[in-house]
Amino acid sequence: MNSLQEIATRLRTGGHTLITSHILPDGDSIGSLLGLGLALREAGCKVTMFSVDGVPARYSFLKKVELIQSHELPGNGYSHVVALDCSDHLRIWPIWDKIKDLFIINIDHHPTNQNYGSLNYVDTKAGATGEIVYFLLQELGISPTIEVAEALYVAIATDTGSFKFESTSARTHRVTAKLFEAGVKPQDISSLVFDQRSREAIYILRAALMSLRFSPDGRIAWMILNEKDMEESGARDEHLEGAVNFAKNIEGVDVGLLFRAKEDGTVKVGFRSHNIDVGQVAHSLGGGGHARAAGCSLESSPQDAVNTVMSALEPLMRD
Ligand SMILES: [Mn+2]
Repeated sequence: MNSLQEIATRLRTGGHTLITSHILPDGDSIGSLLGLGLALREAGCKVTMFSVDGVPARYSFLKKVELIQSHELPGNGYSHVVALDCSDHLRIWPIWDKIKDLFIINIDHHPTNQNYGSLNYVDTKAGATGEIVYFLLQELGISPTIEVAEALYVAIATDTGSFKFESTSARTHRVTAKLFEAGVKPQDISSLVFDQRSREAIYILRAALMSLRFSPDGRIAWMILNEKDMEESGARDEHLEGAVNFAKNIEGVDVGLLFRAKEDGTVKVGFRSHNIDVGQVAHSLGGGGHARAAGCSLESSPQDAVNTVMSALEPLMRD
């Protein structure tokens, strides 16, 4: 693995920096992307911030978030590409062909990271990629402005489940304290990011809860959504964020699953758990993620997908 110092040295060589993150962006992708992008911009660097799937409405309150471009990768002639929070190239597949021959700086915290970059910095102890970005800025001698601090706070607060997941460390809190010193007011951010839900999100959650099923021992709970549910709710993928936790957080449940059957015949599976290493299971089914939060995509009917996942979980549930 490379060091943040090596990455800072490369970024200091200047040129045009492209910063990007994964498809279906979450709070960590948008927060890390915006935090690093704005900081480098304010330091006088030429920066393009790009999120292929845009910015979910939930994060649109972030200042200067409109600087993040989306859909078609603008221009070329990039000196280097910073890929944030992407464990492998499939997480940025829509632009991979255009960037794969460029100098890629891979900064991430997923244990399944494939080290696909020219420089790789993967800190699996970080609660969020945003936590790593804070230390990169320190290495670059940049102190975060309020805009940067708010973006990094969103990255860290969302990816640690409001500082509740086991990835939350003393260091996570020390970084957060620095963001508070830079002016972050959590009460301004929390209700917008965590509490407020759109109608579409509530409607699709209702549909998901209607489909709730349990394994005979009650330790696995799952929900199934199909295209019709999505259409009737007016929901898009971003409205599903967090829905799987409703299955996980039921008394007696260890593993919560959300199966989302898509029109193209694939089923996207979201895994959340309290104790079981679902990252390992998702990985064995061609997906990836963390031990307590993971995902995969299966080409099958929804019911076959449920059976496949149950069989894959079975040996782990026995111990
Ligand atoms: Mn992350």
